[in-house]
Amino acid sequence: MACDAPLTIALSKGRIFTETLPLLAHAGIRPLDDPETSRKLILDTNQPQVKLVIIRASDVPTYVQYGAADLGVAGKDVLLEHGGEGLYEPLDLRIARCRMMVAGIPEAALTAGGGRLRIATKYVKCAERHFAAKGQQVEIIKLYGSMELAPLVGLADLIVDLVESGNTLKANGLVPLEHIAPISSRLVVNKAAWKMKHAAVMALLGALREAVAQGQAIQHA
Ligand code: PRT
Ligand code: MG
Repeated sequence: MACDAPLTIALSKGRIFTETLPLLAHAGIRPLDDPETSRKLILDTNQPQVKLVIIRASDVPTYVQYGAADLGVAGKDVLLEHGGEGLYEPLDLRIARCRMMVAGIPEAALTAGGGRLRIATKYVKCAERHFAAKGQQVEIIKLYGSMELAPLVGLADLIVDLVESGNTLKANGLVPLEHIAPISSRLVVNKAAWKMKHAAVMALLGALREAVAQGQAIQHA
């Protein structure tokens, strides 16, 4: 991909960075530093016009919404919570896949006897929407991590969290109870950049779309 306009791409460290790298490589973009070992937050790439900014997963939509990054890669979970304002979401990258689920201890009731069920989660909006759609009034307790602990210590009846292999639930004696949404990472694009840097954005989008399609072909071969 030859790039004329400068492009900044927001990524989070960890699984999203690792799984986005081969897709970027297909677009001819290779970072010159490794965010796991470098302390740099702005990484140059082999393409002088393309930079990567390394930020918290939940901050990616905010950077892209305000145009601090032209594009980004964000989990659908993060996008559902953010609301997607100011962003286009043109491509499912099919990476970092998991499921958003309600989970609890095996005998956990999905309806409270008397009072409201208490739900611990970092996905407050998703949990509210899920239980409202079922006509169930619940009390949401916002946490920032380790949701699996909450039912074990009586902080909540249930949790809403991401489940991949199910090993974290199992290790803590919890079971998945309800499926809320399938999750994968999406390419997000700032709406102004989509217009002003159209050729560069389209070239990158096309290359990433091709990389995703080829990945699928390999998986299904
Ligand atoms: O760590 P930080 O607070 O900065 O942010 P983050 O935890 O959101 O970042 P990161 O890198 O851990 O996750 C980035 C994105 O990866 C998420 O927004 C999801 O879209 C996606 N993803 C895919 C996952 C998982 N799979 C996943 N399994 N994110 C988290 N998990 C956690 C889950 O919360 C649970 O604690 O892994 C545990 C369950 O895994 P299993 O395999 O034991 O079921
Ligand atoms: Mg994490």
